[in-house]
Amino acid sequence: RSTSFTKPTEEHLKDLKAILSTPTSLLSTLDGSATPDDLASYNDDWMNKYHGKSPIVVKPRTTEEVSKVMKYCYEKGLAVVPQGGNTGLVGGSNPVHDEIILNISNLNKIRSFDEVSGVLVADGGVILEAADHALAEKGFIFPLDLGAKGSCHIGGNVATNAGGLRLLRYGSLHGSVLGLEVVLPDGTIWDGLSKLRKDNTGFDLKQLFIGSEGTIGIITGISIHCPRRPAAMNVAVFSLDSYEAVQKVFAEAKGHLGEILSAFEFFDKQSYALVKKHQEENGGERKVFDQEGDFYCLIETGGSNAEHDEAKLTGLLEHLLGTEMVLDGVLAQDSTQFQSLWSLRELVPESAGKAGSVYKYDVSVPVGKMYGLVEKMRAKLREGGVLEGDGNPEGPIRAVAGYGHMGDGNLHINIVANKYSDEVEKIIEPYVYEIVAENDGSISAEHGLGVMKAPYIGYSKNDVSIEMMRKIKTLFDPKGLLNPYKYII
Ligand code: FAD
Ligand code: 2HG
Ligand code: ZN
Repeated sequence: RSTSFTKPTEEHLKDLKAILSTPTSLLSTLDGSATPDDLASYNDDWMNKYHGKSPIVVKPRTTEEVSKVMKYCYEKGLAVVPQGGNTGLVGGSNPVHDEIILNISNLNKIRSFDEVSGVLVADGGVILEAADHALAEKGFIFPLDLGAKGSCHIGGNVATNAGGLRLLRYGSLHGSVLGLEVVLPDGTIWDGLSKLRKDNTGFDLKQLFIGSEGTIGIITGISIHCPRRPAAMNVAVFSLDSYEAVQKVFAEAKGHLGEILSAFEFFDKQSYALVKKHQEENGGERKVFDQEGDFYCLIETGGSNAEHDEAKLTGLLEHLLGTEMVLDGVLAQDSTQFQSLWSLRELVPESAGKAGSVYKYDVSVPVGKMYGLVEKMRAKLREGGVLEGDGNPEGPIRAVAGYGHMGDGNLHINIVANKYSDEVEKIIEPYVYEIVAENDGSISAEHGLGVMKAPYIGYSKNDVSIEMMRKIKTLFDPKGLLNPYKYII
């Protein structure tokens, strides 16, 4: 624990209570109004890998309240962790020690939506799925989708620059976010909520906050360009016998589907086995493929004409089966099947979590090299004596699953262990980062650095880049109070 930060006390709690409009906006173990168990869902992360010890959770209801809380903490030297839906996977949203948790879930209003421009303005604490539902009613779609949509916040999405399942179609948040409202570490409110598509008047400041992981400001409002919701969406899943075949199908899908291709995801048989086991345990098992494979890919289309799109997707399916590029393929026939085919891919993280303690690696490398990394990782774990064959339910490593956003060159490696241990971690890290760097890749494609990858940033960024980042951090947060011990250390 850095001694430069003030230790939170009951005195601070009293002051914070006076700042907030309602007593329910504050939870604390310091005055006995909450137990450590009450605070566990804020102190612990989604994977149950990172555990903070904060005695205070503050949940302001307005941007002004966020500002007052930040001003107070800044003056007192209290460290603060901004928290959204707490679904982050790199330990960024939880305290490392006793930092105050500033959770923004009470800032959850849609502020405005313009049906002509498609510009949505909303509080940072709006849940992603809620934003998308509101847009669906107007015939629009949020230009980001991910498995944690039911819990993550749009502010958290912007703070992590989340990529997700349809980046292939809608691009990164660096392109779709038009403006932000941010509370800076000293409490200053920056109103940068522009609704303009074009604005070349100086530095594009909002870009600094997209992907800043709560280190330079609290995102309280977002203005984002949302496209029309495709009138027709469809999905097909294929089983294949090799990673080479997955790459060929990716090339064919782009050629056949062109502008209607909206997602191309892949997962290996180990990922599929985890999902099947999880579904079986929950009574939802059913046979999907006549012929299973070593690999699977999911192709989604979204277009404006259902018949035209279906003809294209059926044409692709027939071509792939006819040329034996795939072993088997299933095309969704209705919205229930659409969801259940998507769940084969979306459920991989949750299913891995049910199977054990998961070491997660989220990397970018050229598409052709993606699966080679999974194989290298398995070899390394076997060499280290912790992986038997493809995994042993009774051994230290139960499974090594490779999957991800093929269309974006983004691989996820999930190593399912019987428990988190230094022995296993030392075998994996920094080896995994070394093999990514050898391939000129990124050690974090979309999840960010958090506490997990902060020490390893040098594998993907050179010294000059890191120095520039440090200067930016110091400019906004000279006392280093916002989300300490993370990102750049
Ligand atoms: P949190 O987890 O609360 O916080 C994440 C980081 O952002 C922290 O550093 C926090 O301090 C900061 N932060 C949060 N809110 C704010 C704010 N308002 N202002 C400033 N800083 C803030 N990620 C992907 O990129 N693609 C995926 O496909 C994807 N799928 C996922 C599937 C599952 C099942 C799960 C559990 C996670 C997945 N994630 C994915 C990771 C995670 O959901 C995203 O990183 C998400 O954007 C985090 O949003 P959140 O609101 O939960 O943020
Ligand atoms: C996904 O693509 C998410 O499903 C989560 O980014 C990946 O859990 C993971 O490793
Ligand atoms: Zn992902």
